[in-house]
Amino acid sequence: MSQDAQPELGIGMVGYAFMGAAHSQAWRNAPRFFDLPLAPRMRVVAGRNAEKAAKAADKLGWASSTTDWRELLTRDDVQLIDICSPGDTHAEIAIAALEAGKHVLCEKPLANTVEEAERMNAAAIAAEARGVRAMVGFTYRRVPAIRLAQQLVADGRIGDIRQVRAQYLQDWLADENAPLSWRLDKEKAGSGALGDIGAHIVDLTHFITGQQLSGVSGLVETFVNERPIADDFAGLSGTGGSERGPVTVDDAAVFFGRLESGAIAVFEATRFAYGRKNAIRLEINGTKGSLAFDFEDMNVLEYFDATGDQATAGYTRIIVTEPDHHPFIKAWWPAGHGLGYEHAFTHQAVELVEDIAAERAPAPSFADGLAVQRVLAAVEESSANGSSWVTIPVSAA
Ligand code: SOE
Repeated sequence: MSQDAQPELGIGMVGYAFMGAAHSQAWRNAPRFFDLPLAPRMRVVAGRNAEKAAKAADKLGWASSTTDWRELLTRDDVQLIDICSPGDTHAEIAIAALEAGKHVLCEKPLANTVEEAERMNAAAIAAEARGVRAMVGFTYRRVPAIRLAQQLVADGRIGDIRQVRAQYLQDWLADENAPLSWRLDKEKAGSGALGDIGAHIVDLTHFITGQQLSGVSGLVETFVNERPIADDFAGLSGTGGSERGPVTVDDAAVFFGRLESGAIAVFEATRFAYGRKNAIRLEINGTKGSLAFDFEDMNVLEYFDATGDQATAGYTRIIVTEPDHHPFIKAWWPAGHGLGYEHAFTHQAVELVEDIAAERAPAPSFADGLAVQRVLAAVEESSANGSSWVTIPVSAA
């Protein structure tokens, strides 16, 4: 079908920094590489600064810009709101958008607090009943090697899960003069490494194992309490000025917990692991084998089969670049060529468009986002109480 004959899905995006750029690339590429049931149209981007928003629209491929996100909700040519702004804005925008009948894609973590996430989930449930969809952007679920891991677990290939080891390691804050950005401000970000990257490994654990965490004990730490104030408050890199401001979030978080089945899991999230850039390392041990993954080698999944001849057994390094591994792969390059960070954002856009067209509830849902939020809050509560055990209500996602 030519794109012109296709029904359209008008998109309005809020925020245009790192995540906004990644989502824009996804909306641009999705219809060029995948056969979509609806044609995404990049209608409008919203940002607080008129000049910067206009520049971003031009650079990223949006037809127009505005300084008022509410304008997006009143436009008839916008059916989906893509929220890429800091966490303190998520609840207000997402709830208003769902109530206005707009589908929502909201960046992770879903919210800054459990209370906000609960309200967002309630709005999503009400919207779902009216055919309006909501999805939270736990993008790494769309990495083909992660999909394969989830499939192998679901197929029973590693048996019953006994242990999970999950780390998210970055180093962009290890230098104590790295500038202050909104991500280091509790009011804006909710938490630090815990919510920004710890949220991903909690969600990946929930996704791959099919089980939620039912309790945790944790410790959060801030190593550098003041940093130079950045000229551009949005960046992950760059230099700050001579004035310093307070860091009000954690720099690192460590915690362990139990999954619903009783399996045990250990987590570490830090932006201080010099030399590790975006290392999402997962290792899952079951009664019949193990799986291992590292995002720094994201086209590879390691699988150990404990059911065969143990004299010759070893981890199999599966290069996840073949069409049989996941239909996503077929849409890109000829087999064997591999994918990168940005592709998962495109897969996310593709699946959301397909879900909207099929009138299906998307995943990860706001309920999945709420489940992660409860874990983050439990880790903070535990840390504040001398790393005491905190039980987490497990919800039907
Ligand atoms: C910064 O730590 C960050 O951009 C996260 O916010 C993203 O979710 C992750 O994909 C990469 O790192």
